[in-house]
Amino acid sequence: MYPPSLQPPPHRDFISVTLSLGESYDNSKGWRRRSCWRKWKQLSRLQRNVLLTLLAFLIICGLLSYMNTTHHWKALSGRSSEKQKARPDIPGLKPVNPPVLPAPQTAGAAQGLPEIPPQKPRKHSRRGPPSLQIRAPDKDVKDRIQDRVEQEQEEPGNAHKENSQRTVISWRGAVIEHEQGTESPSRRADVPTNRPGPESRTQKASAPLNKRQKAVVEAFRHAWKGYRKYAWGHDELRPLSKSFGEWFGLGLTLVDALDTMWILGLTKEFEEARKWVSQKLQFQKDVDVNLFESTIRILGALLSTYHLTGDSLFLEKAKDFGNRLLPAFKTPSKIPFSDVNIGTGIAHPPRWTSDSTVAEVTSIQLEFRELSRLTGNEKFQEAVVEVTRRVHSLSGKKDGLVPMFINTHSGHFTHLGVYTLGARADSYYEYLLKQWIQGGKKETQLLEDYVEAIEGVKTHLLRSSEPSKLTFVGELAHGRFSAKMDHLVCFLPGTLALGAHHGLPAEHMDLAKALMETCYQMNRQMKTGLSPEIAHFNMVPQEGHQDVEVKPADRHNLLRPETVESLFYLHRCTGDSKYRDWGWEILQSFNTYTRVPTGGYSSINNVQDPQNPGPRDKMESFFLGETLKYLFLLFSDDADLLSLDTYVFNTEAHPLPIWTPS
Ligand code: DMJ
Repeated sequence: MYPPSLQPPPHRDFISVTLSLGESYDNSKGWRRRSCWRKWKQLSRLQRNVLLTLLAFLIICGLLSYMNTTHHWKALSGRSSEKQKARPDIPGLKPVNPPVLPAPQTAGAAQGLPEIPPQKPRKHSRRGPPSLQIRAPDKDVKDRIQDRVEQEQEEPGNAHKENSQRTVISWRGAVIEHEQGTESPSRRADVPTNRPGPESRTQKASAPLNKRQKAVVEAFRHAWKGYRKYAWGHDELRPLSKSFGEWFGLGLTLVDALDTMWILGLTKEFEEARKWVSQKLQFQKDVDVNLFESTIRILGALLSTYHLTGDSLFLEKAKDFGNRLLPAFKTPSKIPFSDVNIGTGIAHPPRWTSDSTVAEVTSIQLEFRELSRLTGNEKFQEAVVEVTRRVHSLSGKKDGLVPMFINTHSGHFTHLGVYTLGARADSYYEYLLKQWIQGGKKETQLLEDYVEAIEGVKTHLLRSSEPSKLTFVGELAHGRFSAKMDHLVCFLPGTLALGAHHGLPAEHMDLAKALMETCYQMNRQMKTGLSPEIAHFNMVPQEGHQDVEVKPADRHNLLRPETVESLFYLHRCTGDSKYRDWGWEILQSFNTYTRVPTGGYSSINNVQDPQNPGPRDKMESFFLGETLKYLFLLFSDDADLLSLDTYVFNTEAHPLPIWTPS
């Protein structure tokens, strides 16, 4: 036996590489080839096979890894070019095809729109006004975080995919089919035109958002969350039943909110809505629309969004829509019918009368005039100027105050003797002043009618309440004064302030301030801090009575904008911060009593019952189109953001440019 260390090793095949250190170094190719061959020959067959197998294995591995790397690079370069398209805002990531649509305002945007910091995920717990929800705060925070996650994950309108076949009856009785989404997505190839427009781009950049503006943005997002999820592409959100209501079947809320999203800097939301307008909004449908409502909300929104963005998509839609409204003016008197079918071109008055409402036929002028200016086609302007001309020369006014109805056959006022600054007459007065401003203050007849009407208000409709001596605007019916004031009348302080800003007498501003205080009190004296639809003023000093009283039928609040609209003008024109504080209170009341936790805001039944305000399950489009926009502008530190010297807001808060001499 050998000692273990000396025993010969068991026979094993192995590969050895021997370096022949003894041989002189010759680096010639021939020597190396010979030497390798000799070594190869010295190997056993098994060793050679192992080596060959190993070599083959290495080659296969090499090939596989090469193919994999090539694929990975292709995928990577594909993704990065997609990224480039999607993020044109990242420096260094130059898009292959630069987007046609100028992005909504972002920090330092060259367009000169307000400088707003890029959208960051919200810090949900701190930013919004405290304790704004009826529900418990901790749940609120969870909801908001959930909102965000859901919003980022879901396609708009998912909640209603299962209902998409249902037929919806509009409240005006028109049957509207859901859109089936058959239209193929159109390519986004619209190039901003060089027509008169995009004036806002010349504005200087504005200050970053302050805390109150951020609260408005948060409120908008919450409202939009509900609309996006439960009512996408439909007219109005029904936030409690998590469904929607149709009126015209034209995505009214989405369209009405377009320029608000732009102004608030909500890039992502705007882009998604723009895509819907581009791919889904089409007007060739058999549906009756109200001429006034669709003009101020849809035509007005399309025109202002065109001006803000420079995106010709909106002008094309405005043109199409404007053309479809024109048949309404084909009446014996040229005073338009209230309704027109945009598919068939058949216009008609309401079923019960051949009258139209005076405010309705006299508050479409800003939009139609602007459409003519943009298209170079006079027909739109001619139609509405004719209405203004006729109304101007009609008898039946009382010191510039107009009745509420006008007949489409005779062209005369009807129901004479009733005068109000509220429903059915309100925006007649507003548009006298605003047309004068829009046209560069040249059309003196408009100004004269406006000034005369304000004198008429002072003479016939102005009174003072008890005990606080609030100045209010009542109504006159056949010589009898009624101390009743619609919340709608609260547009008036703003309009008066706007007139004073444009050079009308200082007493207009005095009246504006007095009425503003009244409108604020109409909110403040309610237990929810929100105004009723109609207020009655106490004119007799009586113990235990306050200035503002509300009748059971008038206790509702529809999320209307008029008070905050006027606060915006009053703050712009005076710089007095109390108007902002009042607006802030109102926003908090909206958040406390009208906000629906799952998304959206709702009209309420009773502004006097904070325990049970009675949500009505409806979010009007003007809450997004007007109310939140005016609040945002009220809180803005930049007085040049949509300057009153550059823009005039239509009666739905859509800014249109003041014409300057070319
Ligand atoms: C809006 O559609 C407009 O402001 C209109 O002039 C009056 N009614 C609503 C808001 O209250």
